[in-house]
This record gives sequence, C-alpha cells and structure tokens, in this order.
Amino acid sequence: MALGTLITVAPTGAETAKTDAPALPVTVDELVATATGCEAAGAAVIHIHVRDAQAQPTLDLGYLRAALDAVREATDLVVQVSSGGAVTDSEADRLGVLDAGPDAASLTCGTVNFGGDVFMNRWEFIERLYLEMRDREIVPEFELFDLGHVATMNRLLDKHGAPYGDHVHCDLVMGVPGGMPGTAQALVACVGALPAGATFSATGVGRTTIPVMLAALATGGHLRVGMEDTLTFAPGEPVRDNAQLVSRAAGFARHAQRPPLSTQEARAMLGVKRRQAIPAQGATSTRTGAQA
Ligand code: KMH
Ligand code: ZN
Repeated sequence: MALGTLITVAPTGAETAKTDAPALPVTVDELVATATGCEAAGAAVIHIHVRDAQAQPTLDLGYLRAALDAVREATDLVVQVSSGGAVTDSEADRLGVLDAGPDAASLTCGTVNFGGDVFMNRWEFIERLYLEMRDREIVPEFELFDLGHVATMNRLLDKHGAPYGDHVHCDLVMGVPGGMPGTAQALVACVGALPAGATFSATGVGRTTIPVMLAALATGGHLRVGMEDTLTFAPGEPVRDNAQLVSRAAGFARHAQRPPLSTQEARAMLGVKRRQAIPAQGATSTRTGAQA
C-alpha cells in the first residue's frame, strides 16, 4: 500500500466553456493562481490544457509554452501537458505538444466514445507518442478509459519496454459517457490488470467523483481531481474553484492515513527528469524543480 497520496489537479480540460463555468482557469494568470492555490492545498502534479485569447481550447505552442513557464515560475508542481487535447485535434498537433518540454504528458491508450464524439487513439499513434516521449525524457501518464486500454498499455510496454523514468503510472478515467463506469467494481478490474510495480490514480467524472476517489484510496491508488472532470461540488452546488476539489481530496487522503505527497516526493515516485534551475524573479536563489 502506498504511504502517501499523489494528488493531480486537472484544472481546465478542453470541453467546458468559460461562459458555462466562470471559475474555469483559461488565461495564464488564472492558471497560475489556480496552480498556486492547488499546490498549497496538496496537489503535486498539474495536468494542463490551454485556451487561446477567445478561451477556446488550443494546442498552439506559444500558448502552451507561456503557460508552462508561468506555472514553473510560480510553483514547484510537476508539469504534465495533455497530449489528448480536444476530440477535434489532429495527431500532428497532439504530438507537437511535446515540443513545449513538459516534465510529463498524458498518453491515452485507446479509442473511446466520448459523449457524442469519438476520442480517437490509433495503435500506431499511441506507439509514436510513447517513443517520442521516451526520446525526449518525458514521463508518460497512461490515460485509461476502459479495461481494454489497460490491455493496450500492457501491449505497449511488452513491445517497447519501460517508459522514461522507469516507472509505470496510469490514470483511470472513469464515468465518461462511452468509457468504463465510475464504480468500485470497474476500478478493481483495471487495477488487477496493471503490471507489477505500476501505480495508478483515478478520476471519476461528474457524480462518480466521490465513489471513485474512495475506491482509489481503498485500493492503494492516487487521486486526480479538477474542473476538467467535475463541475459540481455537491448536488446543486457548482465547484467554487479547483483548490476546493484538491482540498477535499487531500482531506480524504488524510482520513485514509495517506497524506498528500509533496512535489519532491511526486518527482521521485514518477521518475521525473531533473530540470534546469529556474531563477526566482528578482532574486539570486533558485528553485530546482528537480527529482529528489
Ligand atoms: N479532452 C479529451 C478528448 C488527455 O488530456 O490526455 C482528452 C483528454 C485526455 O482530456
Ligand atoms: Zn485532459
């Protein structure tokens, strides 16, 4: 059983409109404020999707680099970019996010119905993303929306060997209309199929948020929360901000006697590459953002 709990925050996503959820962070300033608040509340990893000047989802490298630089400057969070993007994004653009030089990137291991859309992930594309990440020393987080995605991740590891960082960490994304349900039974089925030594977090979309969180903690797993997945804190009560979701997750983790991991502990667990020190603005001291 893991000693602490890795908490990842997914603050924005690509699906929700700012007009529908005014607390959604879509500008760099909003993202930095979110990242700072979530780090203080117990998050160690941030899963980033960016928006353009019209608050529309984009994979544009200019927006992405600006967001990564700002979050790294303001926090010590492990910076994970989404290579999933939006369902409309091309494979080329999704590969292109790796040019932003993140610590980690998501890697979805199969195609899945996604509400009324299809989130397409061909085998050859999955392989390409995986190998590109390893070449660039980027730690993958395997996004698994279904039991078949676990099998595909295992096929990938069998064929190509260990990822950069030499550790397999995945995220069970549950309760997406079209993917596996957000139930303890589905979670246990996936966990039983993970390779030896792998760690996992889980996130339950919408009203499956809390049951999935409890099931993950009960089975030694870690947590992902955020407005990418959850917009309602309780029935009839919109989420105030991402830190509210992280605080709740951190509270559950403490009740489970597995308190939130620090950013340094998260780096050590995930095998994140030691990055260049980032000088603090107007100071001579440095923050390494480095692997312990
Ligand atoms: N926005 C979804 C289509 C990821 O970030 O890697 C894909 C997604 C997964 O959110
Ligand atoms: Zn995402």
